[in-house]
Parts: sequence; structure tokens; C-alpha cells
Amino acid sequence: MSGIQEVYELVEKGKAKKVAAAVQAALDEGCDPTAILNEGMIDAMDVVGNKFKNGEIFVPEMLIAAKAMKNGVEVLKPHLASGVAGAAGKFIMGTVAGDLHDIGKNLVIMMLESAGFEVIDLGVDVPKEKFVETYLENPDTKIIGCSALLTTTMPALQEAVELLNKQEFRSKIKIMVGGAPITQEFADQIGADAYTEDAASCAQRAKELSAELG
Ligand code: B1M
Repeated sequence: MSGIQEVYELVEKGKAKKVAAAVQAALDEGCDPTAILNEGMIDAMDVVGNKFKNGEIFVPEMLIAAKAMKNGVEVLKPHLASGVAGAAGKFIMGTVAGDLHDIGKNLVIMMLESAGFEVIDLGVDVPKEKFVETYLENPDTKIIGCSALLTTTMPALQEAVELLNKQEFRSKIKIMVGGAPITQEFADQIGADAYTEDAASCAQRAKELSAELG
């Protein structure tokens, strides 16, 4: 079995204790870190999500798969991250109110940090006011990013962006949104500056937006 396949199976089965060693073994075999992430872990989480949707597994199984993926990402982190911390500017990031999913957000943060951003991580279930308060405490922030993973928390994302859009400091920042149910159309509709599909494209676009702000 290839190293990536091993990682995939361990994440899908939620074998949290074994994943770190399997990721290390895949790296030692010479597997590309991005392929380990995408094909080994994110694809496995998609299978887990589909099994949940079909009623084959339940929340506890999703939770242990998430734990397994987190353990794997820890090993992968130094191999994906490389930038000079803070050089690209400050980025405030959080998962919106009512939403507890943080794996995608954490990957986005990892890629942002590797692109040189200093990221303030507000965590999950972040009330919309917290994004504003954090900006006011950190007025040198360039970008605020919001993640939403549930169709039921898309309204919370909308409310957060709408609140940010009303602020006096609005012209000094860019707002980025993302998460599996989010689309470019939705991002346009709620008045965000950018939507990106995954962590790597978020970091890429953030650099462009940061450069636009000067
Ligand atoms: Co949840 N869950 N979950 N879950 N869960 C999903 C999202 C779901 C699609 C599963 C399914 O049914 N197929 C489904 C949502 C359906 C819908 O909205 N229509 C779902 C559900 C229903 C739920 C609960 C309601 C279940 C219940 O209790 N009945 C519940 C809600 C809890 C809550 O938030 N209030 C729930 C709970 C959980 C756990 C806590 C058990 C666990 C999360 C643990 C954790 O995050 N610490 C969990 C998990 C693990 C999942 C799945 C299986 C995996 C999520 C994940 O980490 N994916 C998920 C199915 C799936 O995604 N395939 C599912 C991997 C991650 C790398 O991808 O987060 O999409 P993702 O991030 C990507 C991009 O979206 C993007 O970049 C990332 C990396 O490339 N991105 C951005 C994310 N944020 C971005 C921001 C940006 C730009 C890009 O700019 C700022």
C-alpha cells in the first residue's frame, strides 16, 4: 500500500494515534506534502462526510476522523509552511457564529502563515461583533477572513460581512470568505471582496489583495 493510501485509510477510520507516523512515513517515502494533504486527508474527509450524509456513520465517527486529520496535519505543517512570518501583513480569521468546523480554517491559516501573514485566529463560533472588535484592537490588519461550513451558517456569514461593510474602517480592509457551501455568487451577493475555494488559493489571493491595499 502506498504511503498516501495508508494515510487515507487511517483518517477515514479515525485512527488518530497512527496517522502521524503514517504521514511521516509517506514523507520519508518522498510523497509530495500537498498530495498527502489533498489525496490522503481531504479526500478521506469527503468520504467520511458522505457516509454521515447516508446515515452509515454518526457525529462521533466524524469527530474521531477530524482528530485523526488534525494529528496528520501537525506532522505536515513544517513541510507546507515556509514564509517569513508577518511580512505580508495582519489577517484576522474565524469560523462564523454557530459553526464548529475548524479543520478548513486551520489549513487556511497554515497557508496564510506560510505566505507571510501574521494571523489572528479567533477560533470557531465567532460572534460577528468579535471580528469588528478585533480589528479595532489591531487597526493595522489588512484582511478579515470568515469561514462557514454549514448551509445553516451561511446567514451568519452574511451577517458578519454586512456588519463589517458598515464600519468606518471598511475601505482600509479586504474581506475574504470561504468554506464548502460558499460560492462566488454568494460572496458577491453579501458584499465580500473575495471568495476562494481552498486554502492555497486563499493565500494566493490574500497576497494580491494585500498588495492592492499597499
Ligand atoms: Co460536520 N458537516 N457537522 N462535523 N462535517 C459537514 C460539513 C457536512 C457536509 C457532512 C455531510 O453531511 N456530508 C454537513 C453539512 C451539510 C450542510 O451544511 N448542508 C455537516 C453537518 C450536517 C454537521 C452537523 C450539523 C452534524 C450534526 O450534529 N447533526 C454538526 C454541526 C456542528 C456545528 O458546527 N454547529 C457537525 C459537526 C461536525 C464535527 C464537530 C463532528 C466535525 C468537525 C470537527 C472540526 O472541524 N474540528 C465534522 C466534520 C469533520 C465534518 C466533515 C466530515 C469534514 C469537514 C472537514 O474538516 N473537511 C464534513 C464533510 C466534508 O467536508 N466533506 C462535515 C476537510 C476540510 C479541509 O475542508 O472545511 O471544506 P473544508 O475547508 C476547505 C475549503 O472549504 C476552504 O479551504 C479548506 C481547505 O482547502 N475553506 C476556505 C474553508 N474556509 C475557508 C475560508 C476562506 C477560503 C477558503 O477564506 C476566508
